[in-house]
Amino acid sequence: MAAEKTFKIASIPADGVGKDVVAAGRRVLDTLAAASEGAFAFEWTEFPWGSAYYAETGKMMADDGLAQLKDFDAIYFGAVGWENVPDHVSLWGLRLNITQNFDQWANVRPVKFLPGVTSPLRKADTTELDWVVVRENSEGEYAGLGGRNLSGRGPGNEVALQTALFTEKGCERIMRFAFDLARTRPVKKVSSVTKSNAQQYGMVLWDDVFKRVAVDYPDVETESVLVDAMSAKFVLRPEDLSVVVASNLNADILSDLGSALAGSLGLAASANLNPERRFPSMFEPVHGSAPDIAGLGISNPIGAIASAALMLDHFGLHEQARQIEAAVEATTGAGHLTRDIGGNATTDEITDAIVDALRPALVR
Ligand code: GGG
Repeated sequence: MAAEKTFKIASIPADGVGKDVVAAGRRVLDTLAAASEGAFAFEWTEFPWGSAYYAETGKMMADDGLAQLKDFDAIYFGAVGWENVPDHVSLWGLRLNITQNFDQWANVRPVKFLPGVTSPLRKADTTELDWVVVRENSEGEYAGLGGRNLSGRGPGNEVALQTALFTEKGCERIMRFAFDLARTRPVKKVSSVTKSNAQQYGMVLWDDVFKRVAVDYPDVETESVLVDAMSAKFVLRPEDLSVVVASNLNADILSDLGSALAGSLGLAASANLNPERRFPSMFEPVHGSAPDIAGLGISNPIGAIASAALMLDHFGLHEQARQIEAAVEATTGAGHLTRDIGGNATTDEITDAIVDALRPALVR
């Protein structure tokens, strides 16, 4: 019997632990679909792209890869990066190729503290901490503009330019996204992050747009903080944070800091959204391919599974998304932990535990 709604998902596990964690997330999603009694289903198409594909073809993805992806409802991504390909080639050849060309301009990266997971922050034991980093995902420092030049200078004198691009439209759309998100949260506050004292053009434009947009959200508290001060604030005053909006590079760094503070990069989820839905959005754990533990079966699947929950939110399946989050909390709370968060469970054991924790919620 066909499901009422079948979501077509492109799965791109890509490199290293990406393969294990995408498989784990797919199991969790398929468990939910099986229990939905025909309300929804997932139709998976797996793409073999990544660094092994590069070794065979000299490309990170097929030439017509974007055309192959464009009609899917979503992309479920693992991780990119392996020693056979320079990191900038693998990143631009696959992940950034997708995020840029599908205008996935909002990268949402929640920082979640889970029961049973020890945070390096002492105050996490006694304080409710929960914030989300909203990363401008289409321009800024990752606009890919610049070049290298040796002309007239000779070896040893090369110059390189890496230009950050800030457009008023790009700043405004990510800020409105952050303000709209803040309105859905218990603490209605947006912290804008720049380095506008040193970077006096693009980031001053960012600050100006932030002030202008804030006027439309009088119910949302605001602050503008320099990125160095915000790094300290993540550690010293994280209870003051709700939504943190920052440029591509700054938010990339801050979200890694946030997930490390929550206990591990292996826990962090992310959604690369094209909010207009002209293109598929992409859901992936924040972590990379982790070559040191790839193939050992011990990677933490929680970042990928929590990213699957973000995908369900994108589809409007909010109840099921919350069920995944509750199952993850039950799992870590019961002491089922992978090595990165102080346990010795395997990827499969954690996934089993999450699927088991889901089952009672699925009985109708
Ligand atoms: N799953 C995320 C991933 O593979 N990240 C690799 C990486 O280096 N990303 C840089 C970025 O987020 O722009």
